[in-house]
Amino acid sequence: NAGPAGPQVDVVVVGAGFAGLYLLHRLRAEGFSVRVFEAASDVGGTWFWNRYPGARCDIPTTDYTFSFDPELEREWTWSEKYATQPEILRYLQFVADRYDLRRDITFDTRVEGADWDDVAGLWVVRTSTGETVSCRHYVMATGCLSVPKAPDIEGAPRFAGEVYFTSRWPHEGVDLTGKRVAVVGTGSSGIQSIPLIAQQAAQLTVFQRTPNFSIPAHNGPAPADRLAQLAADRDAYRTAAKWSRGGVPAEVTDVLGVTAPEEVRRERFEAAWEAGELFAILGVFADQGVNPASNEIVAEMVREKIRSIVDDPETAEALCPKDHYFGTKRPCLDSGYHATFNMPHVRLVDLRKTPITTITETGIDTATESNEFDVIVYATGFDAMTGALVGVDVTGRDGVTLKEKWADGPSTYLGLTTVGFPNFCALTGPGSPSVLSNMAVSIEQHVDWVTDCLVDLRAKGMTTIEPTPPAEDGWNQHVADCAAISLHPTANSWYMGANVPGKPRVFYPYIGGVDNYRAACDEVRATDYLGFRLSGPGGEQCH
Ligand code: NA7
Repeated sequence: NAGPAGPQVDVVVVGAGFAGLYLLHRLRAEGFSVRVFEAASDVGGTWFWNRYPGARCDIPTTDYTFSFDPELEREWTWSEKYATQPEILRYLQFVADRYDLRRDITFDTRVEGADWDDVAGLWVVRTSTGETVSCRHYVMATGCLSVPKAPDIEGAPRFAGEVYFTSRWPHEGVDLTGKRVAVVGTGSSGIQSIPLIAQQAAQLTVFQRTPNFSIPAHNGPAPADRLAQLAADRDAYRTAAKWSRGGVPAEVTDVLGVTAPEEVRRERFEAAWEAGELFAILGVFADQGVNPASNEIVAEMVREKIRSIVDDPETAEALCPKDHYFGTKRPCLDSGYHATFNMPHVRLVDLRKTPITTITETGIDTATESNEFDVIVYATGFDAMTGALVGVDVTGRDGVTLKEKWADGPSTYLGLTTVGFPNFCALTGPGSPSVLSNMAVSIEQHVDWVTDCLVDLRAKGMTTIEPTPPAEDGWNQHVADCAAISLHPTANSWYMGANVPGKPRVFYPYIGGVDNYRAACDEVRATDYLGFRLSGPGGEQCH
């Protein structure tokens, strides 16, 4: 720690999920002093909060796991192909214990603001408990899907029955047995929870505004072929993941949907359907992400599956996504979702045909009917990617807040840093692959890059780092160019900020791939921080 004029700690980190935990571990190992602030009462991040029935990861456990320590990998065995929320939370608690991380984490404490002091060259961080901590570097590891979207349905506060949000599910005490339950929202959270809620509820009514593409997870033991690859050569497998498109080793095909013979199309689609993996179904054809005709082949094959599962033709048709290209909203992995609608006590209300007019004291009214419920479950999503970042009062140089700077959309260099906010970085921020990738791999890459950067700065006698405007403009252009050649920007998705009224409509994540992204970050470091201005007792550097 520096003297009276220096910061109290080297680094303040916000958030103790996957990213915050690993960052704390690495920074401490490099000899930095660190304070982590976490709003929850324990570690876990998204896996602390999202406790709704059926909550699972949609990346296989062979891949959605820390890889930085082979010992850790040997000590932990996942029980399934897709881990449930309680198991992932136990894992993160295990990690926190194993590396003695909790001693530097302050729980039940929100960071409310952070102000850059340009004269002293440090951040002053304010917390909900009234504490103020100064630090050299301020890192937000606040997650991409951590701020629930405010309920925007007329009359919602009037409902007098039980109300639950999938994103803030109570730790205990929810019993839906024998109750009349409404679920609003059919994204991943709705699609995962609906089959389990149906098992308990006396009646279940699902209010669907937009049907989503979902494929069966085929959950069970971890995939034998992956386990065998890991056993044979763990390092090679992990390296392949790091240099893959999405952070999971996957076949890269050159088969084009538009030119492939029908039997090849069918065979490739069926194999991906049976695999029950996102990157398999997103990679049936090389051109499905860019060519509407190729995309439609996959989309229609998924619709055929839905029609074959759901008995009632009208319900089946309502469940078939037709308003967006396959993959332009994150597809879901489910366990019995579509078949749930064959149960006699489960009903789908298609809000495209009969919109909700209001929520009442006793239920939900649509244009054509009044429904009474004991419970309403909102699975209505998040203010994704930027919600948690601009939700904190982060004030950079010249008194400009991050919210003001990003009023028309996020602007970053490498999806990590932003001009006007020296020594600030956002892990898995907008402009990085994050939500389009296996988060475990992307988080490790970000944490490693940031830690290596701080080690380099220290070695050079530099105390301040900030991107240059041309570097940031160039990165923004690259992020936008990559998005523009894909079909993604055509969808009203949370990738586009389209789910939150008034949110700037731009493509938030970087779609160029985990591999290309890693290469870009590595190159910046290899070229001695190209695109950054560095300063400190060691001098000034900018190129
Ligand atoms: P999502 O994917 O944003 O899904 C939210 C759902 O809620 C979606 O079906 C929305 O319909 C629906 N929604 C939102 N607001 C309303 C209102 N006012 N009325 C009716 N329906 C509404 O969030 P999830 O939590 O399911 O998943 C987020 C990610 O977490 C997921 O992609 C995985 O990566 C993990 P819409 O589509 O906007 O018409």
